[in-house]
Amino acid sequence: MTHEIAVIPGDGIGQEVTPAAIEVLEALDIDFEFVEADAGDAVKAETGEALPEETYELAASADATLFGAAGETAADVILPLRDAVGSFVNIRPAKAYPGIDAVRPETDLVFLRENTEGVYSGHEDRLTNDVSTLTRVVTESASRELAEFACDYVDTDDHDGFTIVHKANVMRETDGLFRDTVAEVADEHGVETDEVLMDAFATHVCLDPEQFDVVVCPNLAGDVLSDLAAGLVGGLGLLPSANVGTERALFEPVHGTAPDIAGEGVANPAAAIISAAMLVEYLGYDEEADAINEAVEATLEEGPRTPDLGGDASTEDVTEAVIDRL
Ligand code: GGG
Repeated sequence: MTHEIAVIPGDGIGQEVTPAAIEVLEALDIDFEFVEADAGDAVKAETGEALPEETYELAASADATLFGAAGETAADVILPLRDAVGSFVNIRPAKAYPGIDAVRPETDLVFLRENTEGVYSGHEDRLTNDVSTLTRVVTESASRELAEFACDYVDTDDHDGFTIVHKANVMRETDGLFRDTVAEVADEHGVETDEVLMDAFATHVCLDPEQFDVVVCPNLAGDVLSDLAAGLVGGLGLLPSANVGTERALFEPVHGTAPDIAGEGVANPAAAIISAAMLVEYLGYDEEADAINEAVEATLEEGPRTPDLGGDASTEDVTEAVIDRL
């Protein structure tokens, strides 16, 4: 069976780490057909459009999508692409790897981020020179869909329950609805939950990350807090993600375009390669996914490592080392 994979490198280091992930996928005994498409700042500068219609259609029809990074055009690229695959949850694991100099080596958690609404719904207006506004949308249906997924996730993956992170003491209507709905669904499923205000979570996760395991949160909170967790485990070069829908999914490293190092060939490909492992697992190849994850872990522990992790290896050196260990 051939799996059609849409490949959208995007901008900056997306152009370097996405080909690295493809090299790893090509080393597996799985029949992939990779179809590359443009999106992002560069294509916008050329054509006036950050997300060409054919790129959207490709993501909407491919078996899975591998995305790199978006810069200034993130709102015009990654949000519609998540819509193209019907994604309602962004899974963002954040764990420390052996051998990596992490601030909190005991960190091992996963964010289940609401992926369609909140402040990322796109309802933003400039009313006057002095005033701009943003409408924060939270629906019971999207909160319920995320919560159903979270209940299945903790059940399948053998977790004790999950933590609901929100700011319902201030955003009473929106996060109140989010918290109440997620807690109610968990209750219906007999899944244990606790809850933490998102600002308190930011402190607690830095001081004692071990108290958290699965974290269910609104869109912006998931975006920000997962980057914070990246800081605890050794940097953004290590965090993968999966945007999952009912029929399709899109996989991308959590990091952005990293303009400070783009074009130098030294970007850490680990996050993109682990995202590719999540793609392989999503398609049902558990053993191959495990093999990629083990090869990445061994490479992170023994080297070579890119400069963000204190090494002097290139993106290609690390990619080859992962492939050699497969
Ligand atoms: N590969 C992830 C990426 O491009 N991140 C840039 C960004 O701003 N993302 C916003 C989001 O994840 O919602």
